[in-house]
Amino acid sequence: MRQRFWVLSAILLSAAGLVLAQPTAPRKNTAAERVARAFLETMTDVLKPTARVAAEAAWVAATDVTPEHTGARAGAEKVAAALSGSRLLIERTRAFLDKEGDLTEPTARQLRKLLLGAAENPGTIPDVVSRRVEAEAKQSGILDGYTFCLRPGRSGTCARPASANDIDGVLRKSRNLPERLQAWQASKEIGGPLKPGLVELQTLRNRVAREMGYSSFFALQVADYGMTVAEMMALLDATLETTKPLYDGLHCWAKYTLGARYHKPVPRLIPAHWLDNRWAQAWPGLVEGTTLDPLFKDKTGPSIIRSAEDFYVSLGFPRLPGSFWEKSDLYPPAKGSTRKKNSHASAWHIDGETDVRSLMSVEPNAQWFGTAHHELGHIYYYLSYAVPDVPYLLRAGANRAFHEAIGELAKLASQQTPYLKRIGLMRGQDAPNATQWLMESAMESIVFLPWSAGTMSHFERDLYEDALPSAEWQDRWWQHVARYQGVEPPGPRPAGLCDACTKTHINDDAAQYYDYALATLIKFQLHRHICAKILKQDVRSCDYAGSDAVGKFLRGILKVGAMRDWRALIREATGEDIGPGALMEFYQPLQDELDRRNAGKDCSR
Ligand code: X8Z
Ligand code: ZN
Repeated sequence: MRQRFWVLSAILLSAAGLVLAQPTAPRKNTAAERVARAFLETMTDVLKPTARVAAEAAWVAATDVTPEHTGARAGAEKVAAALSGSRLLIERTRAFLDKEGDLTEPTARQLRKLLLGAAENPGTIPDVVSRRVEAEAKQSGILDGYTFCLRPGRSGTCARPASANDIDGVLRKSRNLPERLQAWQASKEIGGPLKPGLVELQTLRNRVAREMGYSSFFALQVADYGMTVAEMMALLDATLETTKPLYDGLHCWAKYTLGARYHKPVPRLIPAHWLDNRWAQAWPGLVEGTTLDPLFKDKTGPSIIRSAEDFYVSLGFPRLPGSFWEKSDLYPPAKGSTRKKNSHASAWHIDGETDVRSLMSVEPNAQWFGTAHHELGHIYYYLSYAVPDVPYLLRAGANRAFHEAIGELAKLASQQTPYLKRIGLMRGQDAPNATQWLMESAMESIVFLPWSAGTMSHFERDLYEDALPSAEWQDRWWQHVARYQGVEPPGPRPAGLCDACTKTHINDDAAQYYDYALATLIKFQLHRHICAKILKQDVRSCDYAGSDAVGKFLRGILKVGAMRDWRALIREATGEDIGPGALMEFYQPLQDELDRRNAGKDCSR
């Protein structure tokens, strides 16, 4: 997702199918309320166009990387930063919030969002803000303009340049360990050029956050959930504790399977280059009979995205606006093109209205099929709350995790066998059996938690809260990877590199990765409600397509944006607080299966 200076976040209405009760707030017509509203209107009129210009400049910089575009992005973002963090805005917003009791909830919520946005760019330290904006733009320029190299040539040249898709392709397909090792190592080289920028950003981000009283940049990002760092870490750690037995079972089965695949002794920790994902964040390709890649052999990039759009349309969402297709950048640059673009999928809300775009490099395979469903989740969220009922400042997810959860939910739904058969992608004989399917699904969702709630969140906590010195980054990163994921590097890691820096979010969505861990929990909570309560189907074989009721339920959540408290919203939508219960129930049959598969094996790590 991509939303920066204007912090957007939400009102509530009730949706048919989902009764999101409006809290019975008294209508306040105090003088304070009237003045605050006038202030918010003025601020919105100022911030909205500057945020749009900044988003447009950032879009150009990410889709056509040149020093000029990076400079233009920094320039536009400085203007937006100066306004969103101006001293006057901070002083007046604080003064209104000191008398919060005189205000209605929507007004107070907008003011709180405004203040959180200002905390990213406090006008009291303009030079630091300006340096931060510059450093952010420069870091993205390095990341987005980078070309991987699969085979070095003579005197510093590259004999085999590669895209991220190329690296992923080798890791997905090759059974040759030296070749895999080369691709994995090539994927880590980018950490060298990115390291100095992260050193600078670590300091600048913390200085910005501390100016407004947050203990660190991590604390500032967590504050968007109304939580402290300790509360967030406790929620993440409790999730890891609950899911650990399943993860340990998958880990043990995976390392035996991989040892056999590569004719190697079974290791204690899994060598990172044995796995298909560059960060071991998901382990596809291991469970027999589950790969969906052959289903996409005759498909095209556009048909993948259309298929994802069709999923949402079948639930009653509108077709994507024409401007989405005209303005998005959805495929890898044409062969021979010298244009460089960001290689990680994202969804953009350029103007807070209907200018929505996605940046992807879609190729016809299962990974991009899933990612297209994910990105359109953001896009339909943007479109759903871009309505007059939702003030501009509350046009955001109920929280950031909700924003991630919607597309993840669509992805989960799109992977269900009945759905794949319905859309003609899978024929009867291609379908994995129920156990294989569940194993493969766990290789995505369960495996993802030690990475997201463990490695990434703990590393970024250490980076900002403890101001971890850069000399310790490599060691700390791999300590977390070993502890949480049970994975090890193929050999000693060069001290001059920064393996953490190779993950895009460390650079350009800093201190937010727990969003995805929480989204995983929310995804299964919403899925259970949809399958069990609305569709009355088995959660593991459940077809949403064509259901108006499911569409209404989802739109009930999306169209309120950030107007409701997220804890109240999830309780009203699913009847429960956030937690791993639904996820554990979904994978419950796997525990016995894993115990059976791992019987007699040494699973220690
Ligand atoms: O970054 C993403 C999305 C864009 S918001 C493609 N995801 C995380 C990742 O790739 O690391 C989706 C799930 C995890
Ligand atoms: Zn996302």
